[in-house]
Amino acid sequence: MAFHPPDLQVSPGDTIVWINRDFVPHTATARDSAWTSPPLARDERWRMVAGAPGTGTYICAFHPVMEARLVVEASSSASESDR
Ligand SMILES: [Cu+2]
Repeated sequence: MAFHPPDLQVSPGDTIVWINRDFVPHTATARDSAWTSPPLARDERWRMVAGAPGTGTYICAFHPVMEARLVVEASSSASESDR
């Protein structure tokens, strides 16, 4: 009944894979509803490619107490400070 890790940092274009290791179905659903997985049964997995940089939280649609943070970091090679 929790996302691991609770705070995930990726780069744009990275593929994120969620795997349900629990006994009950869960989803990974953006708090702002921008994206969602289908319900994942035990040992099912769902993948998503990280989009534009930004920080958001996501929850399980069935158990909103489950919450985690997803940070898509801006690429260091395209840093705004270089311009
Ligand atoms: Cu759940």
